[in-house]
Amino acid sequence: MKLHSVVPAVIKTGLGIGLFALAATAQARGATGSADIVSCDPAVDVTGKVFLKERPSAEGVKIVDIFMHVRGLSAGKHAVHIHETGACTPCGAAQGHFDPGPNSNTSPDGNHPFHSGDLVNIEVNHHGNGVLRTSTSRVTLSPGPLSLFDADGSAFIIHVGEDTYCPDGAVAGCAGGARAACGIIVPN
Ligand SMILES: [Cu+2]
Repeated sequence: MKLHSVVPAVIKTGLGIGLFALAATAQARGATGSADIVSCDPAVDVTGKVFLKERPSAEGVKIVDIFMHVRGLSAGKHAVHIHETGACTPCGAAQGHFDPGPNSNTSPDGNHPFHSGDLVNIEVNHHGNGVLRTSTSRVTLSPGPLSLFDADGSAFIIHVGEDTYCPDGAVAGCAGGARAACGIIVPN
């Protein structure tokens, strides 16, 4: 494809070419994604947003940085995981914990916190606001066996309860219990 056939005339300037090159470089550095957080209970108003960005570590390992902010949840800690299916209606449609691979075990309380999609708690303050900044090398945004953008996509689930990380094994509810909010992860 000829470059000049797809670049609008208005950016066929030195600056335009520069911006074009910058965009291409950013794309090569790592994929990005986002999710809009919605409430699992229509009677409760929960809103939020998640931004994801993949970057290579110094050794070339793919790392995904995650920034989540949410409002409307109860004060305290809430479990946050990436679940295996990109669906939120109802929140159960997000299915189990994202855990591809030959030893996959997606049971929320089983093999927890060792799933690929297991993250750390978000802490919500008394105004109902919570912010989480975390990183994981267990998933990718770019194509591959750990990609969140697999055939059926992936979704964040924020649980009603705290993630205890299941120190006593598969105790019911140890991974946070019922689902409070959900967000389908989309590439962008
Ligand atoms: Cu979960």
